[in-house]
Amino acid sequence: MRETSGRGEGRLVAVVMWLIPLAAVAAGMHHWLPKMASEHGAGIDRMLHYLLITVGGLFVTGHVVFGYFLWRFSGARRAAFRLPSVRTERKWSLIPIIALSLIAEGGVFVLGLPVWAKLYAAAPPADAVFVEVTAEQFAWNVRYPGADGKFGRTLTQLLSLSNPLGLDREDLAARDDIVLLSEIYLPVNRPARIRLRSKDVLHSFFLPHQRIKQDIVPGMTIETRFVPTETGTYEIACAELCGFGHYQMRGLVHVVSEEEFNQWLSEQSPYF
Ligand SMILES: [Cu+2]
Repeated sequence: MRETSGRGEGRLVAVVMWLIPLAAVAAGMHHWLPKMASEHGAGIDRMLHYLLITVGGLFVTGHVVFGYFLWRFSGARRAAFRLPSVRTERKWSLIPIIALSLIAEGGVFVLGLPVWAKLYAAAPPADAVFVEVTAEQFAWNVRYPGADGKFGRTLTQLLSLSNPLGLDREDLAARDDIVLLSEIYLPVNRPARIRLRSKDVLHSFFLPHQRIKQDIVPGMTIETRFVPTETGTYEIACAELCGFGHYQMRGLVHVVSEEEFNQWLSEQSPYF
């Protein structure tokens, strides 16, 4: 192979190709996740780390090999290669596809499905605290069922600024419902059932510390569950760009002891 003047540039690009995975590995070493504060959270973190390591490994390998070819063959006037048979070409196109699918998708299924089942498939525990969260542009309306344990009827025609959920006073079950704005109280180590609804557009109920992220779809009632394991005050964020005031859609989750929770609950007055 004859050397030409393009060699220096080619090798420079090769070095850049090697620096990219180096920077990616340095960034990957940093622990980006917020403190984990729920029972199933370890499973979510395990899956995220698995994906980071496997897909990151492929990313690094790809760049190292690419850089090697650039380094080795840059400046060559013509790259000589042998045309493989169609069969070989097919084989080497299929192998990476199958391997990647097995590593990435298979891993997500094996590690992720049991966690998913815990959150969505299992029957709700009897001692769970039931809370309803109705999202709207740009707030979270929080409702507790009150002493009767039943959420009262809501009607769209009753919606107003002073009745943001359209609670129906005629329904006995609605009279003791407790309504709060953008604040949730939960007892620590007890399962929480969160029933999610939306009044307008798509929102997403995101509790980064509890590793909960559930889209909310208008017209649907979706339930998500988790067990908070650490007391403290955490942020609720909306993880769906839902309009101009999306950034205002912050709320708070107070995870407190069982006694504090009961005390707090007894101090709340019913909506009507
Ligand atoms: Cu939103």
